[in-house]
Amino acid sequence: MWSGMGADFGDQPTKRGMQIFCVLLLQLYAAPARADAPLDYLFGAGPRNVASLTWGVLTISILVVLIITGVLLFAIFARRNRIPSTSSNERELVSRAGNPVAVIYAGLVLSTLVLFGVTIWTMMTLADIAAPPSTPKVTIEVTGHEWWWEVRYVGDDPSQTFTTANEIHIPVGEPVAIKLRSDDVIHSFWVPALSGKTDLIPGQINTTWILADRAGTYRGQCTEYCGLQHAHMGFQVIASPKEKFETWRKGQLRVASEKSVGSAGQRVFMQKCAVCHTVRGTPAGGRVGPDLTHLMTRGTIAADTLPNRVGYLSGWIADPQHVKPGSKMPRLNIDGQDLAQVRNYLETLD
Ligand code: HEC
Ligand SMILES: [Cu+2]
Repeated sequence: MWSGMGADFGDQPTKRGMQIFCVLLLQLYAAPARADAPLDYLFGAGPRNVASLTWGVLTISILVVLIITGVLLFAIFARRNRIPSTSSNERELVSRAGNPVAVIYAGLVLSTLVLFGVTIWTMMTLADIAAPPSTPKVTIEVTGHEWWWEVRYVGDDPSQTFTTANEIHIPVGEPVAIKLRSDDVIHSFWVPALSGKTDLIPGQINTTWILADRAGTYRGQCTEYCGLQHAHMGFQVIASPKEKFETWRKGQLRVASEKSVGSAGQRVFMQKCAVCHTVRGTPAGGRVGPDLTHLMTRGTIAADTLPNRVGYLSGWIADPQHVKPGSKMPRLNIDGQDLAQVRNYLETLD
C-alpha cells in the first residue's frame, strides 16, 4: 500500500514537471500566437547586434547548465562506484589524491573570464544601441492611455502633424525616433521584434528609437501592469517601403472624408461620441479616446483587441464594456437604428 502511494506521489510532480517543460519548449518554438504579427524577440528585425547578444548569452547559459550537470552526474555516479559498499557503518574517507582544490581555482577563473566577456559584450551592445545609427527623419510621439496608444506624427510644421492610434507606421530600414509620454499611470512600450522596453512615465518624456530592417507587421504590447485592461493594451508597428509609408502619411494628413457630412450617422456621432473622439475637419474634437479621422485605414480596434470589421465595430460601439471591462469608453445604451447609422458613418472615415 505504501509503495503504491509512493508511486503516486512520485509520479505526479514528474508529470507536472514534464508539462511545464513542454509548455516552455512550445513557447520557444511554437508558431507565435498571431503569425501575422508575432510577439517575437528571438527572430527580430531590429538591430542585429541585440539578437546576436541574446543568442550568444542563451547559448553560453545552456552550455554552462550542460557542463555543470555533466560534472555533477559524474561526481555522483563515478564516486559511488569507487566507494566500496560495505554493510558495516565504516565509511572510507574520501581520498584527496593530487590537488583537488585546483579544480575549484580552474572553475573560478573560467567562470570569471566568461562572465567578464559577457559583461563587456553587453556594455558594447548597450553603447551601440544607445543612439540610432543615423539621425531619425521621422519622429513619433506615443502617449499611453488606459488602455490604448495615442500616436502623433510630428512634422516640421503643424500642417505636417497628425494623430492616429494603436498603429505605428514606419519606413523600413530607417531609424525612427519615439518620444514616450503617459496621460495617466506608468506604461511600458515594447515591440519585441524591434526594440527593448522603455517606460512611459507621467510628467516625463522618455525617448527611444526603433528600426525595422524588414517590411512587415510587428506586434507591440504594454509591459508595465497598468490596470484592468493592461493585457489588452496592444499595438502594431507596420514597416513598409519608403514610398508606401509616404502614401500612408499623406493619406493620414487629409481631413476626414466628406462623404457623409450631414448624415444621420454624423448627427448621432456629434451627440454621443464627439465629446471623446476627434474627426478632423468636422466639429468633433474630443480628446478622451482615439482620433477616428481615418479609422477605416486601421487593421484593428480597441488597442489591437478586435479586427476592424463591421461586426466587431458594431459590437464594440454597442457594448465596449463587454469587450474590455473597465475601458474608458462607457456603454452608451445606443438603440439599434442609431447604432447602424453611426457605424455607417464610421465606415466612411477612410
Ligand atoms: C467617454 C468617452 C467616450 C465616448 C462618449 C465614446 N468613446 Fe469611443 N472610445 C473611448 C475610449 C477611451 C476608447 C479607447 C478604448 C480602449 O481601447 O481601451 C474608445 C475607442 C473607440 C473606438 C476604437 C478606436 C480604435 O482605433 O481603437 C471606436 C471605433 C469608438 N471608440 C467609437 C465610438 C463611438 C461610435 C461612440 C459614440 C457612439 C463613442 N466611441 C463614444 C472613449 C469614448
Ligand atoms: Cu499600459
